[in-house]
Amino acid sequence: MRLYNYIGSANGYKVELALAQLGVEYQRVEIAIFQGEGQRPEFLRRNPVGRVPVLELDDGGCIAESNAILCHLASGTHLIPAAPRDYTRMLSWLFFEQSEIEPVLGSARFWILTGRSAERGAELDRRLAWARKSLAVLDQHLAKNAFLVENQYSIADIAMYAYGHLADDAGIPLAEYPAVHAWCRRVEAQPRYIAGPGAYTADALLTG
Ligand SMILES: N[C@@H](CCC(=O)N[C@@H](CS)C(=O)NCC(=O)O)C(=O)O
Repeated sequence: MRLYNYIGSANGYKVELALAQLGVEYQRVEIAIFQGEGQRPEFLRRNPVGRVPVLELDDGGCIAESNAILCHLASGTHLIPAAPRDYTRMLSWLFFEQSEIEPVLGSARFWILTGRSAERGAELDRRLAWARKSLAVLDQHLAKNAFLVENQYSIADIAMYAYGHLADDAGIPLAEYPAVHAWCRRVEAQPRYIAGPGAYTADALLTG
């Protein structure tokens, strides 16, 4: 299988972390999203939205959306809870990540690290305040549970960790969320953990 990804993408990092932890071999194709490679016809055929990550299966079929890719890769493995109720809880956290963490913490971090914060003005503050509320919810949950689905490490933890552990980059000290902070260390202690994402490439940076 083949993974189309961009080095600085935390959505892409989720998938690479899951692939590493599952011991799955794959071919990695770097997409220079800041040079418009995601908008080229050959990439749009794989994901009409023009975004990474995209997983291409051996039969040529493609899966977009990082959390859907995680579900596909982890199907039938220890990274997905077997009990229906736990499975549903895992889905709740995957959706929470996409609605309450990625668009706020992820966007804020991107704007700050790439020189876009001045042009975002009040919108940046709004997203940072929202990210803090989401982290508080996570902190409350993780104060009582070792992992998102109680005591079982799952793809929900992988998805949440991808942006969650980067809060400091967005100016939100994780130390203010001690249970999230401690959970990050538990995720990092899992077998075959790999660090990520990589740094933004120079073409992502707004200069002047
Ligand atoms: N919800 C999607 C978001 C994907 C996404 O926003 N990818 C970014 C990189 S993190 C991208 O490809 N951006 C390029 C663009 O929007 O043109 C997912 O979880 O995979």
